[in-house]
Amino acid sequence: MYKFPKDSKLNKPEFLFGVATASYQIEGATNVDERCPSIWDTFCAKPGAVYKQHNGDVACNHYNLYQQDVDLISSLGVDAYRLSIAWPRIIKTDGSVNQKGLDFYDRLISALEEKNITIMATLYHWDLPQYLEDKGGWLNRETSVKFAEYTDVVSSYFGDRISFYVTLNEPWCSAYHGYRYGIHAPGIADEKSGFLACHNLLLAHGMAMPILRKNASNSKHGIVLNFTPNYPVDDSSIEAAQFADDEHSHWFLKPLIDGKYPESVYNHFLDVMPVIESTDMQIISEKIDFLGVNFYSRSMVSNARQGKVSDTILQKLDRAEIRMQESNDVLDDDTKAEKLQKLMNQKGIHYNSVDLEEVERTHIGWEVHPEALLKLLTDLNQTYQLPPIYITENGAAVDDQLVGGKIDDEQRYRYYQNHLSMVDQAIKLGVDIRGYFAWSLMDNFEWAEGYKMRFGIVYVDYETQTRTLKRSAIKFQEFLNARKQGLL
Ligand code: IFM
Repeated sequence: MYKFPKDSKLNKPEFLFGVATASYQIEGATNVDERCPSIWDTFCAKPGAVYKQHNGDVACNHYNLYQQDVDLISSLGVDAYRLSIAWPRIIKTDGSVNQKGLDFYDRLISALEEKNITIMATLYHWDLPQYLEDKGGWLNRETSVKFAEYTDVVSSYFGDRISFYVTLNEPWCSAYHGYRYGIHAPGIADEKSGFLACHNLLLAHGMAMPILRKNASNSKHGIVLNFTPNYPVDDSSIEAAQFADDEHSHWFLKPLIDGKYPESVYNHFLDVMPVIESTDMQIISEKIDFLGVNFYSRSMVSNARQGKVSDTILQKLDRAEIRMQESNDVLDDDTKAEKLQKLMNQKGIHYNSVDLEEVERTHIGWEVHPEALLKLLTDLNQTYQLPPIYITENGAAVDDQLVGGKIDDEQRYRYYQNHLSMVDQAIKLGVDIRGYFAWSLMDNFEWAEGYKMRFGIVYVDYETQTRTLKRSAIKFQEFLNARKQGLL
């Protein structure tokens, strides 16, 4: 089982342990009960957008198997479950409320309540209704207003039955992957659009906060951000790494906490900055009760004058900017790198992402570097006046093999043990961390990677929809049972 020092807060029942999922990644049933299409249904249908053109039509069929999945969650012994609510199930194309959508979440929430499982619900985990995208999606300020209205519907219906409301999951991904790099839905690759989407997403969050407070006054309300801290490859790249952090982390956190965008990035991208209305920053910086931190890996950067362009960046450009410039031409990596360098020079980009060799990586190619989680948490704690933190996602993609009915996901087990130990250390260094959610409860639709990447602690056989606990899940079970019995 997972083990921590005797005096660790993680051993105490007050520290919340949970598992996390998201609607489009597990629910399936995209065509039932008057659910509207989402931008992900549209994106998945685009040739070449998603691995093998997989989609969320069936996924883990959780919409129908939710009772069995709640039993599974309960059998793990966790305290909490982080789910997301699908906007396209709740608000119909004509703006009216879809009672059938609310009923589904009512059934799910009731099943969780019966098992005494604390609920953290995300209102937006990337599945924007397509009818809103047709009017500009997150490039249209009106979408933020629509989000506030949808928040009102959900939170007035469920109120305090949901203990933690999360407005947005990873606005970085929605804005940058969706509208700047074009590798996620809706597939727009444009710098200006990326920053505009970002601003409207943060506005949507800010507009939703007072509504949540009014409708669920005993619940906690916050937002979830993803962090991939940037490390310099050498001394000449320290400034580059700082700029990359400003662009990717502080660009989201600083407005939320301090009511300002980082100046370095604002000035650098001046010609593509969105119009910021006079009260916007005040709306965005509405006080939050908690910050959700998603962490998977770190990123290495060099100053833009040197270094080999990383495979990750090449993949991004493959699908986005270069692909668009070169239409259907197939380019080899060196040509792509050369073109990318040219593109970066044109834009005056400060840094390159670099892949280190001979480091441990997960199946998706992300470096395993638990110490970066500790550094991130202590750095954030020093830089900002933060509310309590929940680690809302952390986990590893592994090329799991079902052998003799068992999955020995040694790498994932080790990943959890080492990252949880960093959480323990961060708490000891004064960071107020109140809980931890493993990503993910079960294997699911990994966005542009389709079903190729498995992040679950529970294995899903997509043919039969059978769930099997992996070794990493059994270790959670053992640890949480021992904790419940006061044996730690
Ligand atoms: O699967 C995703 C999740 O939806 C958002 N955070 C990162 C996970 C792994 O890529």
